[in-house]
Amino acid sequence: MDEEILKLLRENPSSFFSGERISQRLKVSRTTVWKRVKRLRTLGYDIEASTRSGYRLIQSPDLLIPSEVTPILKTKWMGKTIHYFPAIDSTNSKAYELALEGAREGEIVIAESQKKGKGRLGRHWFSPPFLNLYLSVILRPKIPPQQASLITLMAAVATADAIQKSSGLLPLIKWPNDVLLRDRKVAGLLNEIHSEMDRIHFVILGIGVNLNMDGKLFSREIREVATSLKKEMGQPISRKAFLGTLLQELEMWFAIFLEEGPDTVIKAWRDRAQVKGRKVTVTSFGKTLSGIAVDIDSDGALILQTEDGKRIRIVAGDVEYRR
Ligand code: BTX
Repeated sequence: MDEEILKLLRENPSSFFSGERISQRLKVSRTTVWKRVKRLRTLGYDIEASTRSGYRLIQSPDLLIPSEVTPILKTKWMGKTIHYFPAIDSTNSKAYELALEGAREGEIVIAESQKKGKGRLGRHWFSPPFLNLYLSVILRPKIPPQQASLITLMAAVATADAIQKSSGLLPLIKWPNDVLLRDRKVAGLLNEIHSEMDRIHFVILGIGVNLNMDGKLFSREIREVATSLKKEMGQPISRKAFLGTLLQELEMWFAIFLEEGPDTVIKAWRDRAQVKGRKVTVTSFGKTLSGIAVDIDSDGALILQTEDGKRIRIVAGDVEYRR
């Protein structure tokens, strides 16, 4: 009902909407309308109330609720259904559950905070409330499971482009899934797939972007390795506008991937990653290897030239840059 009230107030942004008319339109009592308005105020909505004229919306907070996000979305199909949660364990876990129950491609899960935000390999993604973006997108691409890691590369390119468009800053991608500003992690991606041998049922594209988190809010664990757009730009960013830009980029890059094949995505990834020739240490399945990153191959694997001259193909792991 909150969303219905906001929708009515937005219809005529500069004038009052009487409590009587709202209660008639929503088929509830005037007392219920007043209680809901008070609740919306606690969420940060600035709503003027006058006994004679009714209610007027002065300003909306930067929440990611569907009634705030939907009007600004310019996508054709992505994000048309939004599952919104003020707090949740993990948007990826919820999206996975919804996809198993038959949710369609393009449905998204957004939360204002996560209690058990998931990173890769059982790691934790720090997800404080109302500051950042925690997004999961359900995709159902008709591609073989071996190509699933290309979806991660595609999403990293889209996220980097959304960051660049929204901030004017130039992010770099670190294989396979980090997006960095000045060598610090500003976004992370966790894709989870549900498939059989030769067919993907769905992919959950999990994206966390640090938007308005202040330096002092970073947990001790990530203070040295993480950053946010606010920290880098010196000013806050509209979270809903960022979400709109990110969904547009994801929709566009996903279409490019499906229509043109992986080459265009890999080229875009290479341009934004500048991994070629960098000295790296790679941890993969408990082993640590040092060498020079040669490139990524057509399946998105990292090719490493080790110090003894061998070329090794790495499909999963963590990379650290060395000087
Ligand atoms: P990752 O395993 O590459 O990164 C996790 C590591 O990054 C942590 O061990 C920590 O060192 C650091 N870290 C934790 N939180 C943050 C943060 N907020 N900013 C920067 N660094 C951090 C990356 O995993 C994948 C993260 C995906 C998160 C999204 S949020 C929406 C979706 N739902 C969900 O549960 N996960 C994804």
